[in-house]
Amino acid sequence: MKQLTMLMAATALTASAAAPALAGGHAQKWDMPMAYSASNFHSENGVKFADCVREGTEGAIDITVHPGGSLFKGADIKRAVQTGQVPIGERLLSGHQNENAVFGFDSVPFLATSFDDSAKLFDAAKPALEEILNDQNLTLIYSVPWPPQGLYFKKEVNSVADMEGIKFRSYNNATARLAELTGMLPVTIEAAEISQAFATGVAESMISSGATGYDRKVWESLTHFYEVDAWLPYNHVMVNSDTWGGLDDDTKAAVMACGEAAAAAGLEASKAYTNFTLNGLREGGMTVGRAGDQLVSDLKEIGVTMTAEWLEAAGDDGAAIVDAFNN
Ligand code: PCA
Repeated sequence: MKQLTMLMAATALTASAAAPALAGGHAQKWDMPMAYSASNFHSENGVKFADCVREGTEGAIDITVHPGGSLFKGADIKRAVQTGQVPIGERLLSGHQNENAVFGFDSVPFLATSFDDSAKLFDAAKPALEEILNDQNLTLIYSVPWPPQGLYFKKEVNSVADMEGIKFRSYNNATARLAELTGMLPVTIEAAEISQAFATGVAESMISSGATGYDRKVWESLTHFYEVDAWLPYNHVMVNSDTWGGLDDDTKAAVMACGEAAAAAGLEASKAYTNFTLNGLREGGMTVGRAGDQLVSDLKEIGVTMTAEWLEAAGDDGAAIVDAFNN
């Protein structure tokens, strides 16, 4: 399996290096790694985006989506696109908050807790985000939020004190920090690997959307999902800027138009997937509902600490994002 992945990665490398710089003459074949399961709405949306691009560029760009971390794991996708190992890919940028705190704009607890607010926050962050990405040889094509983040456990939890010592699966800096501040033990695990991590007891808890719990059938190991709407993190589809610079204007416009359509369709799918997947967790046997008052107020206190830490780390950019969001 590992060998297959490496072989595929090597093939992708050759294909993109050999592709002509200009769309027009020959079709470019673009491999697009995505980290989440094929049936997840982000991945299905990615396939529709690929279809749109194929049609919109009259076959000049032919994108093949590789979901589930099959080509590159989530954590490796950004670098793969930056360095041109693949021309395009999707990544949860808050996973790279250690490179630049701005990447974590969407994981500040209780800053934006609804789809509407998260859209406002994204608009506020977009200029700074794009500038940072451009400096890293990346061109942003479209971004789609996950549903609101809630807490998963294998027991009833009514306060932060109840979380003491629990092994907690994290997916970015904010989730790891949340674990520390709640007395839990963070362990970083990709979404593609969480079913196994919960089954073997490597992790016993996480913060995520109903969507990811549903995709990974976590009811096989976990029992409770508490809706806390802590934040709505974004996945971002990015193209290597050298590849992008080699495209003619019509091709760029066609890809961007498909990106706009994908952002809108992805947002609607995320909204629809929210209740659908919470019901799916219930059908799987889990107890699903709002967190109790004590748990919420404990978490809000931790949110205040984490917001201050993020503002400190993100400096002027962070302050400008929060100001623009509040106006
Ligand atoms: N699912 C992803 C990121 C946020 C979400 O809802 C995950 O758990 O890895």
